[in-house]
Amino acid sequence: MDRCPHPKCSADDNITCSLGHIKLANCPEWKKVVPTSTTAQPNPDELAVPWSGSALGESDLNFISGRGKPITVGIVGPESSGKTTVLAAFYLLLSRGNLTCEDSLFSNSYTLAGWEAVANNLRWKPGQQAPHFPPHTTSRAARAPGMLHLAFRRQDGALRDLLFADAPGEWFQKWSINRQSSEAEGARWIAKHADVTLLIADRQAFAGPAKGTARNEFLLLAQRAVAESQGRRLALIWTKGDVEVAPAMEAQIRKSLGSTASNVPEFTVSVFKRGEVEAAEGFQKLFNWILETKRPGVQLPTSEVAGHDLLFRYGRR
Ligand SMILES: Nc1nc2c(ncn2[C@@H]2O[C@H](COP(=O)(O)OP(=O)(O)OP(=O)(O)O)[C@@H](O)[C@H]2O)c(=O)[nH]1
Ligand SMILES: [Mg+2]
Repeated sequence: MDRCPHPKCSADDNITCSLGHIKLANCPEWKKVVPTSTTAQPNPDELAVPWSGSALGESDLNFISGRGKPITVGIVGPESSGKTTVLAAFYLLLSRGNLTCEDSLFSNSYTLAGWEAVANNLRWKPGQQAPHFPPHTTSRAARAPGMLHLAFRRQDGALRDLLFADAPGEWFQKWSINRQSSEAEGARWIAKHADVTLLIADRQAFAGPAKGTARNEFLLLAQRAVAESQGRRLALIWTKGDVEVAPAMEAQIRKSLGSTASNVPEFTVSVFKRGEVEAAEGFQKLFNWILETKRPGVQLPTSEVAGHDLLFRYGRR
């Protein structure tokens, strides 16, 4: 078996190349020991990196979870409630260096093209039409839920990966009525994996002509989301904060969170300035709260249960 002559590479037939070539035959170092005529393929590395920069699907998550399980943020809300706009605003603020403080600095993202696709509409472009809201997230998208990735480096040097699940509102509406609905699979995935749930309360819907229906639908969704979050972090996010809502309606929405309501933090976001409050402020506060999320550590068994087999202590997942 041949070995690579590169001093820092231990590639052989089974181990991958330290220069990143998926096919060893395309590595210039490897070609020095293995005759080109027998190994070289006509095609160059077609897949130099194993991701495209677009939103990730479930099967792509291995790249990120390899170095530690990321914090998954599920944005749960009805159709047109402003979910994608929240993500777009995060990205625009991030690209201006305005999203986080110095405790958490942006490190990298596997899905820059995905973020661009979401945020592009909200950007001012010279000579072109004014910014407009992102298009409706379609439930027929190939990679659904589409995951957008960001990684931040903390002051102690540790990296923190975040995954944001941008899902269509239709899924959550189906899921709130019937948890097992075949059309709610993506919503079930988010509910199962989300370390943080952002429950979206659309102020425009609660102020509009169909406010009664919007309230009833929110009630169902809130009950489902609270039950599924099972002690994981959950926040109530008032989107379209520039829209006035009757205080009685606000109180009813809070009440729909049941007995957990007093422990659920609330944030108000809007892409428009609200009086003295800059538009960026709400998004920054929300993002910094998300960044505070810590994964609960593994509880090691105490000596009283030391006699049991590991299977009975930890189970099998
Ligand atoms: N007034 C106001 N309207 C907003 C704001 N953010 C979003 N909207 C409106 O809400 C609409 C829907 O926003 P989206 O972010 O696409 O909503 P979504 O929840 O992702 O919708 P689906 O993808 O269909 O589930 C936008 O087209 C805007 O008209 C805001 O801050 N203020
Ligand atoms: Mg959307």
